[in-house]
Amino acid sequence: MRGTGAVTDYTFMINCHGNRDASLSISKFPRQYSFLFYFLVLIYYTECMNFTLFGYPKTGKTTLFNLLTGARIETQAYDTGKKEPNLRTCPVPDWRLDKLGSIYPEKELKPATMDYVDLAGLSYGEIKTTAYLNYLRRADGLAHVVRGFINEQIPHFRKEISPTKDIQSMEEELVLADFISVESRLEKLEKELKREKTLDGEKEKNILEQIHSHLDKGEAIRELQFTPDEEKRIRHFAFLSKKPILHIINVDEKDIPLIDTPEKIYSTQKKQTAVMAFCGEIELEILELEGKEKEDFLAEFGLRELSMNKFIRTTYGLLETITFFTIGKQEIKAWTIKKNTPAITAAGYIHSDIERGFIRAEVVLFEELMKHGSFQAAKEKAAVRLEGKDYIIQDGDVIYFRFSI
Ligand SMILES: Nc1nc2c(ncn2[C@@H]2O[C@H](COP(=O)(O)OP(=O)(O)O)[C@@H](O)[C@H]2O)c(=O)[nH]1
Ligand SMILES: [Mg+2]
Repeated sequence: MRGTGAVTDYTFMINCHGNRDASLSISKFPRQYSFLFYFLVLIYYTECMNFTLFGYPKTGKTTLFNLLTGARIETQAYDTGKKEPNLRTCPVPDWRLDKLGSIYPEKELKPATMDYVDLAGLSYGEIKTTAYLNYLRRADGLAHVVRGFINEQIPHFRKEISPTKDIQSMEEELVLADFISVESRLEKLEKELKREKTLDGEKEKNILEQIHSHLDKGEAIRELQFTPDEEKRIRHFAFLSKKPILHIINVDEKDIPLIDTPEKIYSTQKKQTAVMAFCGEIELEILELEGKEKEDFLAEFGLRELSMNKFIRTTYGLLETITFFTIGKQEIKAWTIKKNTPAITAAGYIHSDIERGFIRAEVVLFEELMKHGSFQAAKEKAAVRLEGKDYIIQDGDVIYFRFSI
């Protein structure tokens, strides 16, 4: 989409957790109410699961965003000064949903969705001061787009093109941003505790001191293990180095064979950290093609598939999400939730009434359901379990929530 001004720059669909099917377009908003639009965006945006693309300038973030979402936002070889992020809500492909559709052909299929956010470039060393820190904090997962392609016309802050150095320096920047937050909170907290000692204050100090000494060694918070109580106490900091991260290297055309073996460019065993490679320019060209022509081009470049499928699989894995399904009167829906979510919370994603009036969840695994041919048939064969509100939803569960209000 072509930017025509600061406010009318983007349009996107809001569709969180399936039930908020509102679609909103800023172009329909009178300019004087644009603040209201951004406020609505913020409310919905913060409730949706989102993966945020960020990185140094001119690394191919917007190119990747176009690849992932099918948007056609103009990419530029020079800095346009555009600061607004691009946002799109996209369906997450799931073959199980299609299979369920095959036994209920009359019902509409509603895939789960994921929000993708494409941020403007972060200048080297500026993460701690940038206004984008808040966008990064809101992300559920981060995709760090790394420059791997060579083109002297497109500037890069380092003289050489070095994915390894860029990954290391970006990791350091995330750690530094968290270090600054922890230090400033600890300073205040110590003053507060001098005035009045509280158990909560002491507990917070304890955990922040552990994090502080870990960050001081240059290590990301992802590497630490927390108890559920500690998790609760630090959640509001939204630490950047605690977020799952995918380093995705935009390789040069000559390095396309490395897409299958990105560990040859950068390898890591760190927790909740993954590495992938893609070739933005070529893949974008292939995306425009159809059928045989597309297959021929993929084969010519030695690509098995476009990287976006792998990207979706990888980010899903990193976010530790699972998918469950509901079969309604008119539609079959896939829902994305965090692993270890109890049935009552999952019910709330569908509708607050279902959470409020929760009685039982009728649950059958996708494979079982397919074996029996329908939810009803599975019930008759006693393959459907009745579960209470504390039941932990499993990947592939097909659920009917019984409720009464
Ligand atoms: N040679 C080459 N150029 C690319 C590749 N990916 C992106 N570019 C170019 O790099 C410039 C910046 O791309 P863009 O996606 O806007 O980067 P962003 O600033 O990180 O969002 C544009 O001119 C793109 O056409 C690639 O894989 N190879
Ligand atoms: Mg961009």
